[in-house]
Amino acid sequence: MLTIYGVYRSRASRAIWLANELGLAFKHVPVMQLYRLSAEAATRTRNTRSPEFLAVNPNGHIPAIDDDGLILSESLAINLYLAKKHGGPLAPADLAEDALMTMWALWAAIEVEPHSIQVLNHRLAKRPKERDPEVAAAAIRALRAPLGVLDEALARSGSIVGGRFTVADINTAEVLRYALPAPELFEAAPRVRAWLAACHARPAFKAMMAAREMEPL
Ligand SMILES: N[C@@H](CCC(=O)N[C@@H](CS)C(=O)NCC(=O)O)C(=O)O
Repeated sequence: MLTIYGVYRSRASRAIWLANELGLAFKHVPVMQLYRLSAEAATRTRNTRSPEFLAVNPNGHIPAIDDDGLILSESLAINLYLAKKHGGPLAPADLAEDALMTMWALWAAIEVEPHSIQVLNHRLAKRPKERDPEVAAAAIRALRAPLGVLDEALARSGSIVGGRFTVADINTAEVLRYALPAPELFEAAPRVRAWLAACHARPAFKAMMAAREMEPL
């Protein structure tokens, strides 16, 4: 049995979207980020510093999974594992596709996410008085080049890997979702904008987002 730890309003969304795409049944344990809880609420809510959760992921971050005893953290690695385990079109068809999907996951984590998270935080997620427009502007500047790279890759082949929708799209789209509060970035990368819209039109993504919306803030 697959267990996914982490509230929908977290990077657990990535694993839940993938599980929905694969039609996987899973147990959901809604571990909450500690920083979202008051000291009092933290005493009664399973969170990223609860001893039971630290036993699963000593890094104290969500998501984590337990798949019949295999415990994994790191959302993008979780998705690569689940796609490969269950096979089908989301998974790499051969070693070359596997290498490309790994490359794009590392690209998303290293080249994009440190900046896209700043766009999210400083344009949307933080309280207005805590937002720093300079931090957002620097992150937007840093994202122009990687978005250009992805735009070119989509121009060449129409998809990220293999000419079809794969786990590479889920991983990349979820990291880029954080940059949506900067629409100017996507105006300059129209293929990325169209590709992301197509990813977000998928029923499995919509089901994840609908459940996320139901989750209390
Ligand atoms: N690189 C990790 C990052 C995980 C991460 O930072 N998760 C956040 C939630 S989206 C978290 O657990 N924050 C709570 C905390 O650090 O206590 C991944 O992709 O899984």
